Amino acid sequence: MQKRAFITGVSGQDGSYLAELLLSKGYEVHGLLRRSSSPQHSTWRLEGILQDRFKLRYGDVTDSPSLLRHLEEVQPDEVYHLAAQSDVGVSFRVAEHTANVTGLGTLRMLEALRAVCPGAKFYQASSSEMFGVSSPPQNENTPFHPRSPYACAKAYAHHTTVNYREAYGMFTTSGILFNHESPRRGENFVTRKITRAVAAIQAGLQEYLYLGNLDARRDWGFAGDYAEAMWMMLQSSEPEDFVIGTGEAHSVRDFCELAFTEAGLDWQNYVRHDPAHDRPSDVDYLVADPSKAQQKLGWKPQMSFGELVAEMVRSDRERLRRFLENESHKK
Ligand code: NAP
Ligand code: F7E
Repeated sequence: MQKRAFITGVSGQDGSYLAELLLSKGYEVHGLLRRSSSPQHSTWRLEGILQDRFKLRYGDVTDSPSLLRHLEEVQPDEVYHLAAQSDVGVSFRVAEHTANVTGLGTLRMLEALRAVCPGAKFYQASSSEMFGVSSPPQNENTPFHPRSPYACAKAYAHHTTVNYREAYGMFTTSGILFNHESPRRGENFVTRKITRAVAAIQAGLQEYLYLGNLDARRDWGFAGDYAEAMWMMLQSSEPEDFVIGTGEAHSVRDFCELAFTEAGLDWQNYVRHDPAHDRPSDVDYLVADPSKAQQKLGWKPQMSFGELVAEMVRSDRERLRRFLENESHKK
């Protein structure tokens, strides 16, 4: 029988890859979309999806009645809860909003599930940011030490997900995902900020790239590979939490070096420090120990760090080329 999935955060980077993956597996996919003053802007990542089996539904994770109504109507087999205020730097500026969306949003989803479709399998998008300054490599047993309002909200959501499994016997799982990127990554995250700047600098449209902490090390993988891990987690017979990452760390400086080299440029000529991008408290070193996922799910990342950086640079150069071509036609 055809399976039905419900995805919150479907318009985000991960939501778009996951929707494509589930459609390719024959699912009927329902995505929660929040209202925007420019809908075409918020659905750009979904433009390639032309499928009868894909339906968008207006709602918001701060609005319980909309969640209850959609879940009751859809009666999904699987629920992927990806919606969040996901920008760590911004969370210091909108801490209460972040707690409401990223923390309480999960509680609202779980309560709605418990009320109208308690048998559905639930995926919570937990984050390596919850580990904060805990020693690397981090695995499922590493203690949390959140360093931002975002990480605090994710830790709350994570514990709530575990509690609904223990208290009500629901199939609720958390994927503790390390950073994952792609050409669809939001423009404010450091990887996309760098690859867009490489394209603009190479085209002579930008002089410098201003960044904050270049020493931070992250475990960067490809978002498409991580969508596969989310799906695998919900195919398990028992609900469990998994760390998902590549097991390899690189600094922001390494990312700059590789991305500029990809375009034949020396990063040191273009990257400048701007303290405005430093965070009140940052996370220095995150690298996954993904052995549980490898052993129990058989999950492995497919794209290497070098391929990821090259693909993001290539994509941003191509996007800029198309943009400039369109602009010249308008003249
Ligand atoms: P993203 O690109 O920022 O997408 C976030 C999604 O949440 C967007 O669809 C956004 O809608 C939606 N959203 C925000 N506020 C909402 C609200 N109040 N009601 C309903 N929807 C709302 O994030 P991502 O990179 O795809 O990440 C997906 C999830 O994984 C997030 O929960 C993130 O915190 C978590 N995570 C991400 C990473 C990573 O490295 N990417 C790692 C670990 C965990 P709009 O499009 O309208 O803004
Ligand atoms: O920062 C440093 C910054 O914003 C990475 C989210 O998807 O992954 C992401 O969170 C590092 C930090 O990602 C700039 O200080 C330097 O140390 O790309 P980011 P993040 O904070 O790791 C986790 C797993 C999530 O769950 C989150 O949702 O780069 N950095 N200069 C900068 N970062 C930004 N954004 N901009 C800079 O100019």
